[in-house]
Amino acid sequence: MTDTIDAQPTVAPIHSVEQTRKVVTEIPGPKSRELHERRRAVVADGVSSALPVYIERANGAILVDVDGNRFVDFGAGIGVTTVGHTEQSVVAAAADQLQDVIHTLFTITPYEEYVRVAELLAAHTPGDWAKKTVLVNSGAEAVENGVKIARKHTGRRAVAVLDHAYHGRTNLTMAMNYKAHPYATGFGPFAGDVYHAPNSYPYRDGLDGHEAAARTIAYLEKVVGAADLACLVAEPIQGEGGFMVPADEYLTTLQAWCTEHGVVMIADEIQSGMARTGRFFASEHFGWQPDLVLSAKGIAGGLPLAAVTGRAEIMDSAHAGGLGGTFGGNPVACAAAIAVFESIERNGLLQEAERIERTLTAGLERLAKRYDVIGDIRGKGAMIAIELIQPGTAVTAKQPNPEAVGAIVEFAAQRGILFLSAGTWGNVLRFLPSLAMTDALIEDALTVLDDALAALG
Ligand code: PLZ
Repeated sequence: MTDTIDAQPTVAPIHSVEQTRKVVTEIPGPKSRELHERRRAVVADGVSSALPVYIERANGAILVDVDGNRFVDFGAGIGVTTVGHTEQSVVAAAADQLQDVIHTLFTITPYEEYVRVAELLAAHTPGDWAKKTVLVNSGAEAVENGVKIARKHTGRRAVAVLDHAYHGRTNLTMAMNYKAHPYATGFGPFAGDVYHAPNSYPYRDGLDGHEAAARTIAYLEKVVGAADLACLVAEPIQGEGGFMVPADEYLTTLQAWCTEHGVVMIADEIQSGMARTGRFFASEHFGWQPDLVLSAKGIAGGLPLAAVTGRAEIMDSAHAGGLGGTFGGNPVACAAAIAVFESIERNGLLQEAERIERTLTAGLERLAKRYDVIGDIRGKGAMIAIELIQPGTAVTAKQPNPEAVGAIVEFAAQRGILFLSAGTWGNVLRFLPSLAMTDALIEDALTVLDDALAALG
C-alpha cells in the first residue's frame, strides 16, 4: 500500500468523522505550518509536539487536522481517549453538566457526581474491601497524593519505585522517574528519600517472577530498610518505560512482602487502567490487589480527572482538610467519568480491548517473522508494543534501536498514521489506541508498518 489514499471505509453511523485515513497535503500541511509559526512566538519551547499537525476535530479513532488530513490515532492522547474521541455519551454528559453546575469546589459545597465517581472506583478497583477515594486533576497529582497518604498512614519517610518507571513532571514525581532526560534535566534540586529498585523486564533480565521479586526485595531491604519504607509504587505494565509486562507472580510477591512489612503498595494504573488492557485495571491480569490504585488519563474520556482509591483505613489516615485542591473532582469531569464507566459496560469495551490485542498481535507476529529488527512483542489489550533492536550478531543482540523507531514513526505520520514511541532508550513503538479502533484500521496500519519496516533496509 502506498501513500495518500482512502483506505478501507468502515464508517459506523455514530461517528461524526469517517473512520478512515486520508492524506491530502504534505505533513504537516500549510495551515498547520502557519499555526506552528504563531505558536513558536508565544508557546514555551519546553512544550514540544511529537507531530505538529494542528487538530480541528476528533472522533472515534480518527484525528482531523486543519488541512483536512485524517490520521488514524494509535496514541489516544497517550492513553486518554480510551472510549474513543468525542464519545457521544461522554459529550452529552459533560454538556448537560455544564448547564447545571461547572464548579463549586467539593471541599466548600459538595455535589453528587464526585460521590458517584468514588462509588464506581470502589466497585471496579481490585480488592473486596471497603475503599475510599480522593479526586484530583492529573496523574502526577494522584501520585503525589498517594505518597502523601502512604507517608501519613505509616509515619515513614521513604518512597520506592521501580527501574524504567514514569510517574510525572511535578517535583516529587520527577524524582520518581527512571529517565532523567528530558523530564528532569536542569530542573533540580529534587525531592529526597526516593529509591529506585530493579524491576521485572523478562525480555532483558530473563528472570521469573519470584527471582525478579527477590532481587527487588533484596534491594529494598539493603538500601532502604523495610522499617523506613512508606510505599512502593509500581505500574502493573510500565507505560513510558516501554510497556514492560512483569513476569507472573512478580507483583503479588512484592505485595505479600509489603503487607508483611507494613509498606503501602501503590498501583500506578494511570496509563494501564480504565479498561485499556481488557480488564478494568491491569493489576487484575496478575491477580494483584494493590493497597492503593491511581487512576487518571482514560477515566473521564479526555477531561482532566485523576484519583487515588484504596483501602479505607489507609485513605482515612489523612486528617480532615489534609487533601484537596481547587479543581479536584470538577463536576464536568466527574459527569464525563460516570459516562465513561457506563460506556465501558454498555459497549463491551473490555472485549473490544481483547479484540484489538488479537488483531494487532497476530499482525505484529507475522511482521516479526520477516523483520528481525522486531525483538519483542508485548502488552495486553490495547496497550501493545514492539521493542526494536539492532539486528545481527550475538554481541549486539538486543541492542536498542531508537533510529528504527524514529524512522517508522516519521514514515507512518507521512501516510496518516499516528504512532507513538516509548522506552527508556526510545527503542519501543507502542500502540495505545482508543477502544473504538476497528480491525480494518489496524490491518491498514499494519500494512503501513510493513512498508516502514521494509524501508529501513
Ligand atoms: N503515571 C504511568 O503514564 C503520564 C506523560 C506525557 P499526568 N504519562 C504520559 C508527558 O509527556 O507529560 C503518566 C503515566 C503514569 C503518571 C503519569 C503522569 O500523569 O496526567 O501527565 O500528570
